[in-house]
Amino acid sequence: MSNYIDEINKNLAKSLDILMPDKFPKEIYDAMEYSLMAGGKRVRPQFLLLACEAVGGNVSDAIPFACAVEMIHTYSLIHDDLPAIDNDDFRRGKPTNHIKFGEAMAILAGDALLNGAYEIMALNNTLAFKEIAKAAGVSGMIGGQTVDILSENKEISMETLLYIHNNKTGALLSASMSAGAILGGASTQTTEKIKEAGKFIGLAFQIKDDLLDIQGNSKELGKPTNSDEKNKKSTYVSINGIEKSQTDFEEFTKKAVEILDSLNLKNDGLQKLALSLLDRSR
Ligand code: GRG
Repeated sequence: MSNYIDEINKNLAKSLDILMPDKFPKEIYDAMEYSLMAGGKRVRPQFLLLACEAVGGNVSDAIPFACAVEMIHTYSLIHDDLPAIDNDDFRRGKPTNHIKFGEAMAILAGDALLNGAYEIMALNNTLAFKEIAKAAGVSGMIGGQTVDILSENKEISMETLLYIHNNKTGALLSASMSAGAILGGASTQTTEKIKEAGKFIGLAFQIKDDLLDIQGNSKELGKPTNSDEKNKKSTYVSINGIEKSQTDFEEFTKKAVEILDSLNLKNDGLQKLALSLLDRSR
């Protein structure tokens, strides 16, 4: 992981206070803060800042966007855990938002984080804003989640699975990288290449998530294992088996690194972060 985690955490806490200076209504502030500051890996904001840095941009200009993508990601986790979707009780090592604050407050906290992210992005770069909004919307994360839900209890094709993974997980991750590149002043060509690498990293990230759901340790993961089986979901692993999933996961990461290596970047921070995810245990 990069050195940006502390910077991201510090600014996430600050952005919540900027959005709600009087912390009123307190109940919703508490619910938002609870999940946002619960200690996720901060993968998406790290990729965003590293992409900005790698193209020679000023990282401090990209901090608001790094906070915005983590707020969107956190909202998606809160809603994903709701009884109507995955019905999970643990996340980031703590009771899920609806267990702690009730369903109504969890829905509102997710909505508030999403809207807060848009408020932050609207004050900044329009092109990067569009990139993130599209990835979080129906042509990205929500579209992937929709097909995921429609596919429960069904055998699905590899094509459908790739649609789910690329949109539900890959879209926000790769858009974090392309938005970072845009904020850093990269050319359209470089931004597109970084986005392409991001898609491979997103797919690899989701395959590892599927593997950890079977092989991981729930304490270390901070969430229950075997949730895909519980929710009767087809995954990369259930379709391709553990061995092929492991090989493909490594292969997709390698492809992403090759694409990034082919660019004239200022440093290899993006590659290092992508490679560090190869042996993540959470
Ligand atoms: C709008 C009702 C409604 C629901 C939206 C969009 C959505 C719910 C859910 C999809 C988002 C989702 C849960 C994608 C899974 C991607 C994934 C691998 C999440 C785990 O990410 P990590 O490992 O988690 O980065 P941490 O906790 O480290 O941030």
